[in-house]
Amino acid sequence: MGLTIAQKIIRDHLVSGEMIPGTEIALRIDQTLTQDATGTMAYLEFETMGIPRVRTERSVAYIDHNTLQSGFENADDHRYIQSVCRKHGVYFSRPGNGICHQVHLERFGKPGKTLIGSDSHTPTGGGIGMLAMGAGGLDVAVAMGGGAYYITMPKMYKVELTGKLRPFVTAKDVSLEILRQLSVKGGVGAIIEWGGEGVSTLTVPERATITNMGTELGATTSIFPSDEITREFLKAEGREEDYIPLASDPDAVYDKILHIDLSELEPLIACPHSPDNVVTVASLKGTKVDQVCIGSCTNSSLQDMLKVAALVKGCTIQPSVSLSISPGSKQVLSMLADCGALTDILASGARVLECACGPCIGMGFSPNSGGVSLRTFNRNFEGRSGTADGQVYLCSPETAVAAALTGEITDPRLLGEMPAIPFPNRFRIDDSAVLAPASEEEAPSVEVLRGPNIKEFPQSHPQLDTLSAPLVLKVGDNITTDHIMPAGAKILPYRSNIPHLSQFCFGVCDTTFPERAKQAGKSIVVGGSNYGQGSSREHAALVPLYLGVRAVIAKSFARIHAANLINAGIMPLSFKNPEDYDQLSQDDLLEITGVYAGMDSGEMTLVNKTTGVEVTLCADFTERQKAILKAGGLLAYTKEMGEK
Ligand code: MIC
Ligand code: SF4
Repeated sequence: MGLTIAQKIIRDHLVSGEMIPGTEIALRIDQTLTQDATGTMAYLEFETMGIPRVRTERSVAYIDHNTLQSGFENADDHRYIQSVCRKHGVYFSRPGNGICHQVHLERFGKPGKTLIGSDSHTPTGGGIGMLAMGAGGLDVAVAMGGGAYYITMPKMYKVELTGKLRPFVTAKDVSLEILRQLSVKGGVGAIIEWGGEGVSTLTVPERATITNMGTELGATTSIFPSDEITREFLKAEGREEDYIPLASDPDAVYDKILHIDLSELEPLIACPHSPDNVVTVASLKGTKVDQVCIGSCTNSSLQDMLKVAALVKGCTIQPSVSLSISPGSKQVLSMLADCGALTDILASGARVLECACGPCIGMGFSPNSGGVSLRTFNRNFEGRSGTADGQVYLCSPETAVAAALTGEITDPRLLGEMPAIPFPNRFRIDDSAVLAPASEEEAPSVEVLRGPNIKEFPQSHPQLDTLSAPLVLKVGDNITTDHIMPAGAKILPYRSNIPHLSQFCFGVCDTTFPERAKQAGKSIVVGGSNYGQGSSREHAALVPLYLGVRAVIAKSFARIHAANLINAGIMPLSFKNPEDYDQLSQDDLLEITGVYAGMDSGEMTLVNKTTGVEVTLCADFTERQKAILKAGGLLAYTKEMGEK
């Protein structure tokens, strides 16, 4: 039987397990990346392993999220990351050099390699045929130490592309179309391969937009073939030697095949507050717009920015609109400057922000109260922009420009002719903002600089055979990690200070949660389907752990968050009958006896002590996961293994 692209890469990196969907496999990881909002924790975890130097082919730390240094906290954490990387063999991309996924694609990603990153949009690397996955910080730390990465072998989906995008219809519209078709949980447990004749009409940055937003489908990752277009891109980045061709076999088997005719697509837009809430741009014609933000790891390539510059050239944005533009990397920004496009952008009245995540993670540029903000980003979860009642829509750079120029949601095709944007045959290469680590001889004398914001790691607890605890919080479907552990300029500086962060846990759902959880001592949280979707932040598990949460019971879980809960020693359990969700109410006292036997049989009985009702739960854990939970989390488990 033929293999898909992903299966070929998995086969070449398989450390244990078999390629049977639904079973556990372990993969050798060639490259890792971290960003600063998850990186501090990941390197603290790496340090506890006592391994002197990373064992990957390439590990890179990016500073791109917490770049507003409005106090000592972020600056201290950045110094910590810089020094710990220097000591342990990790390349360090300085603040201002760009967004991790954009820079990694430009400078380090390689077709056929495995990459895990402590950021959920790591699948951006799939745009050049990498098997690139988002993971919790602890999993990245283990991979840096040479350990395998464990996942459930995914199913294989394929999207067959035919035709060619028409002017003003973009890769972002392809992403929105697939979200419209599949929803934010449609990719759970699957790898999405993009194929068909339409692939050859898409550039690498366009492919990367699509694999980036595959994260919003809940997919394990997304991947494109590596072909002549990939070779051209790598050649223009001065690294043609990194190219290898990669394609699926003609008789490869897929669990699902979808079709998109690129020529039939039209400009699309995702409405508040979910990336799958997709309608046509034309259907929202005339909606007044207050703010427009162009950038993020989804749409900040040189190609995107050149289109924006060409469309705003000679025009001025509406007085009622505030426009921000964040180029994805120093390479993009300097090339915009070289060709004069930056001047066109500035002349339009746009505010040019630094090459970083910025507004995407609520680091400034929050909309006005109730403001309508059109963003070329990938997530529009409630409150994520920093303005609780902000109305965030997701769209392409073309649709964003049309709104900035007209002051309302406007089909970009009304802007007239799309100027031709030539793809450069040579990018401006300047890696001076990537600092190499110290040599092995020098490394022992490098001092790791720790600031006072770095606080103790939360204490984990071995799972006992009986769990008796109150249900402190019951939430609905599609709860994101932004609900569980919000980000934004005020909270992000405390990513290495779990006690401080804990005050904001579940703040979007119920501000009384932290206090009530602390009072309960031990507690259980109940959720609906796709619990924990969105980011890879392990803080969404570590903070509940700190507050005493011992189990989360949900209709279903998002992949990375379920792994993070297990790594933190918290049991993710699911309802055997999803309707039983209605049998549990906030403040009920819940009890599970025979936890260990339940882990072995795959089922546990929960007794609602308040109502007397019994509910069956699925406890679908691998042997390794059971051992981690019994030990009280991955760090405790690794320590136990080391002592044996
Ligand atoms: C995000 O887009 O939500 C983030 C911020 O990049 C997160 C990582 C984080 O929370 O630090 C992600 O996507 O994993
Ligand atoms: Fe940064 Fe936004 Fe991309 Fe997350 S989604 S990595 S916050 S740009």
